Amino acid sequence: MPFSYCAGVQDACLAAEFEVALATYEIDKRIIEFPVTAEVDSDEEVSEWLEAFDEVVDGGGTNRGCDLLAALIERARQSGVEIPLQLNTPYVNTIPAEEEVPYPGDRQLERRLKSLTRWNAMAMVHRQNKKDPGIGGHISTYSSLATLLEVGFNHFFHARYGNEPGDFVYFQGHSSPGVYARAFLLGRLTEQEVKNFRHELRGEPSLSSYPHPWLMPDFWRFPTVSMGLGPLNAIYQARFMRYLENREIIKKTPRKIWAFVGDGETDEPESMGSLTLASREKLDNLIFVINCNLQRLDGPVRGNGNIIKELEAAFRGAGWNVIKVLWGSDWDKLFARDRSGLLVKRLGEVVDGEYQTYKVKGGAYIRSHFFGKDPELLEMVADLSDEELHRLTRGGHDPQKVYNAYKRAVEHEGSPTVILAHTVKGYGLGSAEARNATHQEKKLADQSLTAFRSRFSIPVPEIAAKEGRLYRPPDDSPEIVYARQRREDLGGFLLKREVPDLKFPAPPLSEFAESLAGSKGRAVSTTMGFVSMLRQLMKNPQVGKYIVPIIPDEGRTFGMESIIRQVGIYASAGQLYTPHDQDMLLYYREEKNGQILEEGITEAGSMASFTAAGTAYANYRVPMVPFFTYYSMFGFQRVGDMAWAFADSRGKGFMMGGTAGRTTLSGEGLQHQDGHSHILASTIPTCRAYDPAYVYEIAVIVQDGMKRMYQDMENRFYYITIYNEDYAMPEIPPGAEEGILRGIYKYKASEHGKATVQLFGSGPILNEALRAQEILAHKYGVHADVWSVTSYNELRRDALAIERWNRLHPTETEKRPYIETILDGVEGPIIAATDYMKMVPDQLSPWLGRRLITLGTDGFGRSDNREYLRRHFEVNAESIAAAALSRLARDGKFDPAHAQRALAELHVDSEKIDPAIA
Ligand SMILES: Cc1ncc(C[n+]2csc(CCOP(=O)(O)OP(=O)(O)O)c2C)c(N)n1
Ligand SMILES: [Mg+2]
Repeated sequence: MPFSYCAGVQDACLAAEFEVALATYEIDKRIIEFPVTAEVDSDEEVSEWLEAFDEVVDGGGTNRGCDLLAALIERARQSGVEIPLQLNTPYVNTIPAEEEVPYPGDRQLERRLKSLTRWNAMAMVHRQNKKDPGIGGHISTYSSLATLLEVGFNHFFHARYGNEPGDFVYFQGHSSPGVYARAFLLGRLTEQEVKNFRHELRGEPSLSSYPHPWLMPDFWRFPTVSMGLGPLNAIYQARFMRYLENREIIKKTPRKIWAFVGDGETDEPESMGSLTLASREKLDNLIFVINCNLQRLDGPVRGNGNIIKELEAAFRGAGWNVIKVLWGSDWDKLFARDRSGLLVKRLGEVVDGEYQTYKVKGGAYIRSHFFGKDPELLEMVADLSDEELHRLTRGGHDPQKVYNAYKRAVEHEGSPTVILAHTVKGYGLGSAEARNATHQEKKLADQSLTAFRSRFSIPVPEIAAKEGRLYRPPDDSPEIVYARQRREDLGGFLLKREVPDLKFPAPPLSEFAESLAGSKGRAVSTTMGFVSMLRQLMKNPQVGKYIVPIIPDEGRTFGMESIIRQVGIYASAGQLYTPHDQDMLLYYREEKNGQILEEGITEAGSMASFTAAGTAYANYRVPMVPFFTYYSMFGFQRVGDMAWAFADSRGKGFMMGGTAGRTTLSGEGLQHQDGHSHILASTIPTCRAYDPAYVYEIAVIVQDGMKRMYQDMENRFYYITIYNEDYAMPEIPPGAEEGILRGIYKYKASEHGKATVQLFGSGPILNEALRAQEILAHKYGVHADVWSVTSYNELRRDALAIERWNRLHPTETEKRPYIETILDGVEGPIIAATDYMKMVPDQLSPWLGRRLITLGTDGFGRSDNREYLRRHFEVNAESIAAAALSRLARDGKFDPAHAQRALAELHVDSEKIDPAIA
């Protein structure tokens, strides 16, 4: 009997020389392991049991065997017998050869295509580095991935489903040369583009280093090169697809989300952190393919262990369908000879570092070090030459094995699938193959190039091969005709990102009337104001359904209970329990078509949802408008890289930084009080960051944002800080809109005389500036204007752009930045106070010069109330007034001694420690 899954295990259990054998059976999708001691084989009772079991399997089949075992295990558990859980299966392919279907494609033509793609990928990187040393690029990642992608491109990756968008593929970032090379072969990319790989600034069509939709918006959809972001985003993409289907915003299709992930990449917590969401949500539209070449950048992923086993256990434990593709078809005849299970056992005991060494050292080494462990193993391969041993294929390089794994994955229902594909890093690169340094290989030696050319039969003359000349066969060559036909059958080119005309009618500002009217004296927070705005927006008949509120378990912090009741929390299973608060007005309502994404405590996951929603306009052709509302401290500094990738993805939407401000969030202390997210937001080119003081300001920004992003199709997204301090919200002053959007407007002019000092305030600190205006006027006879600065970031961007223009056009009349024009005729020093770091207003220093004095919240937060916090950070009204007097004194406009006395009167302690270092 040839080795088969159960038989091999049983035989292994009986082998006398094993001290401990692992008997493994799959039962109800769970794997259990129980250690069996050597003595058992001589134990008559055990023999009888085994015999009886064999009879059950012989008579009733494996299912019956499973039933019996399951019943036994249940009984054992009831009797207190401990059965350790074991999540690994033997180190062989999950799909036995006898269950495989034949390959449906033309193997020869596909091999040819793959070879040409390999060549062009390698040539592209090689020649670019010859021309421009150090320009970089990677050849070994794609070398290991080629078959895994090729089978997908030829047989699985749909570009559309009828009129609906097709499959989404997250590529390993470093495999981009292979993706480009294939697109070049098929005529999707031109030779000129390929020749400008990594030369993006030559005024010619070019290719970006990695997948970047920002740089190649017609080609790439998903930026993946920052390790870990691809897998995480893919999970939430699959979930968001279900959300859109369940809400009947898109049609249900067989669309799959494919994520190609490096085995080293799985070290990233982001890669593995959300696996259980995928199984909990039964995301059978999600397929991970992990390219297990056993290496990362410096060396082996798990030299002393086994990454595939580790991943198998982790994914299976998380409830995924696991398909291992470890060995190519040429191993099948060896497994057929492996009657005792010895080969399988040997494969399972070798550590990854050793597997890598086998590939580097070659056939003779493999014979002596792997098969040489046992004469029976040596005998098994006696008829194979060393070369044949070396060439024994790893599963991920065998189209037959890969096809069968993909087919199973696509047909699998009820849970996500991970394919663990065993590959060789730098496959086909001759001396670079499997070496530790292969990741950094950019150029091949001439010798390796010509060897590559011969091995893959590339019809390029040797001399041209050494230069890395690209090669594309004529359009009517059989391989190109074949490849194009395959793509046509699958709906066309996959690497195509198109943005439809969305016809999104942004609600006019009049629809925000309630927010613009103020709170009629009632003390409310900007957060409350925002929440009621959101509630209104969701009622809008045209765009309401597109709004996607996203919260990481902070809905109550932001007073969003009413929204939960209004539109429900999305729950793919509906609500399977009676919520304890059902008889209350604002009960915890979960629904299959709920609108809110309540993500639980995961800012990274929420950001991934925000990304899926914020790019849905292009990917699903529906203008979803996400509002991701979170604790501002746990935003950019926690998931900043995801925000960067969001911008790269041309993402749209609103990030709402709640409980904002280092002194406005009272009580919570150092870890919670955000005083720098606006600085971090300013680093992202498409992020428009605003720090509004009043609800009407938010309304103006949100209305304009929706129009710009979804109606005018501008590429931008918003960061808006919202606060939890309650105060009366005024009505919008006439004509304030432009200033609100551009970043500044005069909120309250001096009432008692011409101002000799200007006070800038933002967020709730604007109220401190207003109080300072009163103090200055009434106590010290100093007149001040008060300005609301909604965005220093925007003012700076405007000024930088104007300055650049002036620099580049010295003969033209100089233009003036908005901040300068707005201050025409305005006198005196400027005291800018913010709940953020001084760096935020200081962004305007080049244009305001010595006029500008900033008060901000540099330093670690403290637990106390607002009054004490603002005094500590010197941003309260008294500190603002004192700063104004002090500055006027230095300017010779106020008596210095009086200013010093004023400090004391205002309880501003001149000698206390600087909060920036406290
Ligand atoms: C977040 C992040 N950290 C580090 C890197 C640098 N880096 C690029 S490739 C690589 C190794 C990748 O190994 P693996 O995921 O196994 O992919 P392989 O190339 O082996 O297929 C590293 C560390 C990165 N791109 N992103
Ligand atoms: Mg790797």
